[in-house]
Amino acid sequence: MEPFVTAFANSPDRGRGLARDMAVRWALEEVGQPHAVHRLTFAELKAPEHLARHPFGQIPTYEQNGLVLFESAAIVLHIAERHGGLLPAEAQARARAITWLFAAVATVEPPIVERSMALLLEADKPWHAERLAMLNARVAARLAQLAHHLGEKTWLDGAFSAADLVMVAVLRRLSGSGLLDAHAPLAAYVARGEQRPAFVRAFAAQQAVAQRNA
Ligand code: GTB
Repeated sequence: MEPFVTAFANSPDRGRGLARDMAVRWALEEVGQPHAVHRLTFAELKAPEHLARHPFGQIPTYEQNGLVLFESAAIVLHIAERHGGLLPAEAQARARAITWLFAAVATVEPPIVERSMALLLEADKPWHAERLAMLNARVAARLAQLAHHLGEKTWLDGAFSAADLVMVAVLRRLSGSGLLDAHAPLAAYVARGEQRPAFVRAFAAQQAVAQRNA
């Protein structure tokens, strides 16, 4: 049975592919796994049927042959472990790739999400400008560390892996912020991810829906 993934019926990003189903759909495209996408309204996210899939009532989820998963990075890892091409075969390189996948969501993403939430929910607060400056500094510090590791490398550790896929998906949330501009190699790294044919296919699929619903 082909897997199905859940996504927003109407993503607030209006087709920019910033919601977390994008990484899952990109991973499925990378490994050539056909899949279905079930689009859910916000009300459906909180309904019992979806809460049975996702305890926090969010997207994305992944379902195949009775296995139901949530957490986008865990889903990407699951896909990478079951298909060739997204994780190195050699044990130590594989462990390093999984480490970077965790680093993307556990170390790089939190300040980026915090900043997005501040922009979305706190823009009217009297302390917003001060807080935003602090969050920008936190994001910039992480980016500098990441850029230092990346150097002039094409990908984080050898060949493109699930870690790069998740890291690029995380960094894309900074598009339009100007924060990536301080690190040309990091901006080029994101662009390389976005140029991969699998990314282009996944992006076009979610954009087609956004445009239909606009
Ligand atoms: N850690 C979880 C994962 O990685 O899967 C987080 C899942 C999550 O945050 N899901 C969000 C969701 O379902 C959508 S992706 N939210 C609804 C809710 O909680 O009720 C976050 C997101 C949403 C919108 C944009 N955007 O419009 O730019 C970007 C990212």
